[in-house]
Amino acid sequence: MSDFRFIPYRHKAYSEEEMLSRAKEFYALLNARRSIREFSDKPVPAAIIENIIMTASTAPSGAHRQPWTFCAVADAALKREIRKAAEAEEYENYHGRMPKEWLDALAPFCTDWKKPFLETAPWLIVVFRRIYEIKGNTKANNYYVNESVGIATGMLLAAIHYAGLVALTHTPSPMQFLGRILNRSENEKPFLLIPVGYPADGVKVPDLKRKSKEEVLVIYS
Ligand code: IYR
Repeated sequence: MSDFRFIPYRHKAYSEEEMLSRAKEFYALLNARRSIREFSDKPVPAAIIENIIMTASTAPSGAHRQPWTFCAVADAALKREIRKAAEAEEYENYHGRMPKEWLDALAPFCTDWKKPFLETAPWLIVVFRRIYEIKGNTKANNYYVNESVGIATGMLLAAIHYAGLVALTHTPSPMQFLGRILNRSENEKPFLLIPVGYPADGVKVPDLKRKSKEEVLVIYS
């Protein structure tokens, strides 16, 4: 007999018709999500951000280690510091560090080194990967950290959209400055910087098409 306790799983069952309609509804909901680069400065209550982050933290993870920390930053001075550091790195990226092929790939998005959204958005969620845990003076390994944090961040983006907010998955590079500015410990490595809030009035997004079913789905039945 195992010493480990198992509890009943409460499965919520639906008819096949209900499942199809729920699957379509959720697809339509998430298909309407877009990355947004211009934000309103309208504040968002902390309780909404807390619930979104706790949704992300329900993600499956290697050995259930939940190897993530979500820092939610609304403080104006910290946001300014993060913007300054991100822009210093991005300036270098756009002026020589990114090869021409990369710059050409980015052209449709009209991005540049300037990142005003890092101050305008009411919240910056900084996602950290916890590559190990510190238990006393020993290190405990975490497992499948990239996969776990990637899944949690996907759920975070879905929760942001479901709540009625917008976000950008921003990847300033390199981004060690985030650990320094937010005073994180050395087992925490920055993963993504996600401004969250309302879109700026009249915001426009690139006219992108998503890949078709034929391009992304292969059924073996
Ligand atoms: N991190 C840079 C460049 C950038 C890279 C990719 I790939 C994007 O999809 C978008 C931007 C920036 O944020 O401008």
